[in-house]
Amino acid sequence: MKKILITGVTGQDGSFMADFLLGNTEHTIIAGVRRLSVKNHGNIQHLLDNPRFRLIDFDVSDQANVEQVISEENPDYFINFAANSFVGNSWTQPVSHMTTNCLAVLYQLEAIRKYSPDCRYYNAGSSEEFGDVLHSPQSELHPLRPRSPYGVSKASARHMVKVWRDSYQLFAIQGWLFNHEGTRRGEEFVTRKITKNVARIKNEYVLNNFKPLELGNVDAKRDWSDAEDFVEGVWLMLNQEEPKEYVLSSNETHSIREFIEEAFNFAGFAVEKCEWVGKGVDEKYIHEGKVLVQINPDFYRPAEVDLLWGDSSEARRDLGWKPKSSFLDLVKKMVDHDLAYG
Ligand code: GDR
Repeated sequence: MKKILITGVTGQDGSFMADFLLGNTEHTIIAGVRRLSVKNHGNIQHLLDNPRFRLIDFDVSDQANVEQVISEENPDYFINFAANSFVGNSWTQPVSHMTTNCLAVLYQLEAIRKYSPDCRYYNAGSSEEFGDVLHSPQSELHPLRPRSPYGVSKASARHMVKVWRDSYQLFAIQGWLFNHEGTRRGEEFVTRKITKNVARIKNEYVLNNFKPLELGNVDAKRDWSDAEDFVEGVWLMLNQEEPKEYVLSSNETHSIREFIEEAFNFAGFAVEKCEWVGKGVDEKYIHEGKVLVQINPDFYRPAEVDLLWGDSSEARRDLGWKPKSSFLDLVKKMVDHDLAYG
């Protein structure tokens, strides 16, 4: 029985990882949680009474705290899902992105090097590190060309993980996770924003008094998967013989526009009865004369990553991993959940 320290456990990925490990292994989870004045335990409420799940106070940006926890707990695995993960905010809060996504990784690597050198370490990397892509699809060999402060923070962390791995023979890796979504996704990310608003509009539509969903660039393309498939891939990555980093992705790319169409379609606004009219900021998605979606330039980013499209063939070959859910399975699951629970 091993001890696994997970950070970011109240978020989507950390909580799915805890579910996966408690359901599929005998290991114990130490859940590192930052103390907040208002508890945000929604995603882990169902785990709080589990004897193999233990909460501890953990602040990734406090080096003394990180060193103390690692030296006292001596974990066998450290899975770092704590991050400032909203790309759109990273232009207004660049320092906190560098602190949480990069400097914090340095604290963790140093603490592991000093106190727990046999600990297997995973830091969540991102397709945003590829950024201004040179070619598609993107595999592990694609150069790092970040286009946001968020992308810079993750790319910098990647270099550190590699240097600490090579210099100190640590099992430290940072897999590239393409977009991954689900019913626990934060509501500011585009997929959940869409499915939450589809559910709201479905309920308010009959009253003929609803606000359209407002979005930014609907032509950007992303490679979306189900986050529950990814946590399994991360666990496989952590349990190889040698520390090697892999891309996890669906190997398909879809535009935000397609996500919108499919999400409304699953809620009963048939694609054939809807149409896009207008151009640029005036573009609208209309159903029987009513505007479902309109563009709000406030949601445009100062620099956009237009296209992300992963190539996870190495992970599929070496780890035997592949996603179980398709793009449409994912959209349907999220819409059904938000229609049922609001
Ligand atoms: P992303 O996810 O930036 O890819 O990063 P997000 O869902 O925020 O944006 C995806 C694309 O949608 C466009 N978009 C909008 N985005 C948001 N959030 N809100 C809008 O209203 C909107 N309108 C259009 C964006 O411009 C963008 O092109 C996610 C995060 O989880 C990262 O932490 C992770 O590393 C990467 O995925 C892989």
